[in-house]
Amino acid sequence: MAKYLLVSFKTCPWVQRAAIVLREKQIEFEFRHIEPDNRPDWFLAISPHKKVPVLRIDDRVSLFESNAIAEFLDETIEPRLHPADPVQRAVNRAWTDYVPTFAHGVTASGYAIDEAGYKKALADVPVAFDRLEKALEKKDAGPFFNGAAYSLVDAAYAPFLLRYSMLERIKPTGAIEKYPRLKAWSAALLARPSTHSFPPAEFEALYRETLLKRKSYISQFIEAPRAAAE
Ligand SMILES: N[C@@H](CCC(=O)N[C@@H](CS)C(=O)NCC(=O)O)C(=O)O
Repeated sequence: MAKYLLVSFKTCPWVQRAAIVLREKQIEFEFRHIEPDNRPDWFLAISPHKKVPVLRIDDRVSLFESNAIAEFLDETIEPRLHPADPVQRAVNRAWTDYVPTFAHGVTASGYAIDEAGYKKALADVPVAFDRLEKALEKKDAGPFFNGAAYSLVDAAYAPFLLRYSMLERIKPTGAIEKYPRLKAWSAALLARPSTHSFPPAEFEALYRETLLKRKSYISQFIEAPRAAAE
C-alpha cells in the first residue's frame, strides 16, 4: 500500500472531505496539521495554490483540490463510492459540483461581520437547502444521498452540514426544519464516524475559536464555557 500524507488546517472543510474518503476506504494516512498563518516552505513547494488539502503520495506525488483527491482515491482504492451506473455517477458528480455554492450558502452566515451581512447570508440558506431537498426527493429513501450506499456526495456535503449544525447551536434559526429529507440526511452524516476528524466537542471548540478570531457577527452569541461545578 502506498504511503499517504494529508496536509491540513485543523478546521478546513475541504480537508475534512478528503479525510472522510480516506477513512471510508480504511486507508491509513498521516494527518499533518499546519497553521494557516505560518505555512512552511515544504508545503508551499507542493501546493500550487498554497491551499490545503494536499495529499502527498509516497513522498513523490502531490495531489490538490479536494474533489480531485476524492475522485483519485475512488478510482484507485476499493470500495468504490461512486455508483456503478454511469448515469447515476454523472448525477452524483453534478451534485458534487454544487458543493462550493452549497457551502457558501449554508456557512457564510458564520463569517458575516455585521448584522446586515449576517441576515443577507441567512437568506441564502433556504435556497441551498431547497436544491438538496429536491435532489433527495428524486432518490431512494436514505439514509445517504443514494440510499443505502455511502457515496462521494455524502463525503462532500458532510463537512458543511456539520458546520451548519454548529452555527445553529450558536444562534438557532431552525431553517432546516422545513426540509425533512435534508434534515434526516444531515443527521445520518453527522452520526457517521468517518465524518469526524476530531472528537466532536473538541472540533466545535476549534470552530468557535475561528469565528471569534474572525470577529464574525455570530461570534458574540458564543457563550463562554461554563465554569466547573462550584
Ligand atoms: N477548492 C479547494 C478549496 C481549498 C481551500 O479553500 N482551502 C482553504 C482552507 S479551508 C485554504 O487553504 N485557504 C488558504 C488560502 O486561501 O490561502 C478544495 O476543494 O480543495
